[in-house]
Amino acid sequence: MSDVDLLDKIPNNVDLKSDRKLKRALERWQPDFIDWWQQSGPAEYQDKDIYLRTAIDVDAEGWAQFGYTKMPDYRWGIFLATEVPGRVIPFGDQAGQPVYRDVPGEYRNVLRRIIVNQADTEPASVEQQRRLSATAPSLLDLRNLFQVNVEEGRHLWAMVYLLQRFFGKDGREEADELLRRRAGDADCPRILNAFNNPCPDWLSFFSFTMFMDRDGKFQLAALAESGFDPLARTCRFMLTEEAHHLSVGEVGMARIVRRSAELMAEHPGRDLRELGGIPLELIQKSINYWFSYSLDLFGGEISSNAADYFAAGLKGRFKEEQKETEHGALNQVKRIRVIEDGRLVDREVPLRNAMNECLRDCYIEDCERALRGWNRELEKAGAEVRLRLPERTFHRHLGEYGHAHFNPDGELISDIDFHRRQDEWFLTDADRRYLESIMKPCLEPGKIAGWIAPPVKGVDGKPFDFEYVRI
Ligand code: BYC
Ligand code: FE
Ligand code: FE
Repeated sequence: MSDVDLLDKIPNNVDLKSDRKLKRALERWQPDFIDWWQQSGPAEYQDKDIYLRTAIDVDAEGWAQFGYTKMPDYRWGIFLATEVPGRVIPFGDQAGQPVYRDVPGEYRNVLRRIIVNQADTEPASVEQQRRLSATAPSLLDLRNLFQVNVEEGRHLWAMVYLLQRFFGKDGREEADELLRRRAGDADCPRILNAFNNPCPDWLSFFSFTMFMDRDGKFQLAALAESGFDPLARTCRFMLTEEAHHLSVGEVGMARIVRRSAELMAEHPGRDLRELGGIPLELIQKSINYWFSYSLDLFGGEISSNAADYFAAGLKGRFKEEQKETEHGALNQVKRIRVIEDGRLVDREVPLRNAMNECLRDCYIEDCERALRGWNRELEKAGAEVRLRLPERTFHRHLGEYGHAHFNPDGELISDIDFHRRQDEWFLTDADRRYLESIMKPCLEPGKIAGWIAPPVKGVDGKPFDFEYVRI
């Protein structure tokens, strides 16, 4: 069953050749995907050789192969993690029963919706990042951008496989719709709010891969627990690729911080703008923006949808199967801060209805860990300032806090106050113009732009000055 077929038109380990109907449907979708990639994928370098990693297997060892490829020739494949024999539904009302190998009729709509939501983010991110190839700070960074992009493309393939394999005509229609919506399009936008935001510069790109891809990690991890086994296995393998995206973001931000800290130490008291560096205040503004938008992606704090997903065994908690907790999540509560009479108060909510918040807690903890690392860079360079995450109530667009305004310390403030202080908390037009002015492409092997430190390591054991893209 899990034998890998790399020679098929669509590389896969799902025995595609024995399901002629499915194979035909996917092969019909393939040219539309390539058209989408050409139109809405990276705006440049489509005809250049890029040193890319391609998934070719699902074993922990040797799952990927590195080599030069032109992006439109990338071998996007369908790979599911190996089936665990005897796996049971890990949580919810049917905990302990054998996992679903097919879609239970009563959960068809919700499952389709979860999968479509997940799928939609993958091409959206590629569209959002489309223009960044014009301003890459090094060849290695350019390559990393493309690596992330092609793998988001593969994640779309993974979800489209599930839709076409398990949801018949509806699934095929959804697969077509996924290539029709566009990030930021006024008439036909992407589904989740943050996937319509522009990502115009590399400070935003590293913030995006740090914060938004990290939402991806936690959502995929929750779906990797699913009692719908094909979804669990698909997400398990996607997480293998996701680790690199997260490290591009976390390390990218650390490299910007390191460079800024270096410049501050060499030129005490100077405005980094005069030196071509990125002032910490701009880094903080980018964190404020992308972190708060990423928090929205977990959904409402109190959610009956989330309770239904959990009850049905479709979407679990982070590392649910590994935890020794009670997997029913019944007769338990979680304290959620809500707004009542213009004040924040604690309310006890049945745990199942607070599943979005449980996942958001794990996410915030992971972000805090990364922030500690960036702050160590500042400390080492002798800087006094520190970066921080705003409180979870700040700058939210949905859920309990979406209808009010808060400052980064999490205190309720008036609408007028919030709008008055925009320039203090988010990048201004002038900030953006400045970022644009320093982000000139730097594409000679071994060279790095002045606003970011070089990476400590290259890719696949290659040195930093390797020709990662043959320009
Ligand atoms: N924007 O009960 P609620 C990734 C809707 S990132 C707009 O609060 P629920 C990646 C919701 O649909 C991971 N609408 O939340 C990263 C519902 O609509 P209806 C993506 C939103 O249902 C970087 C209503 O509001 N994967 O992979 O628990 C690069 C009330 O919903 C938003 C997933 O998200 C929003 N942010 O939904 C590349 C996993 N949030 O019923 C890739 C799949 C909620 O009123 N998705 N709504 O019409 C899910 O599991 C869930 O649908 C959500 C939360 C996490 C989105
Ligand atoms: Fe992805
Ligand atoms: Fe990703």
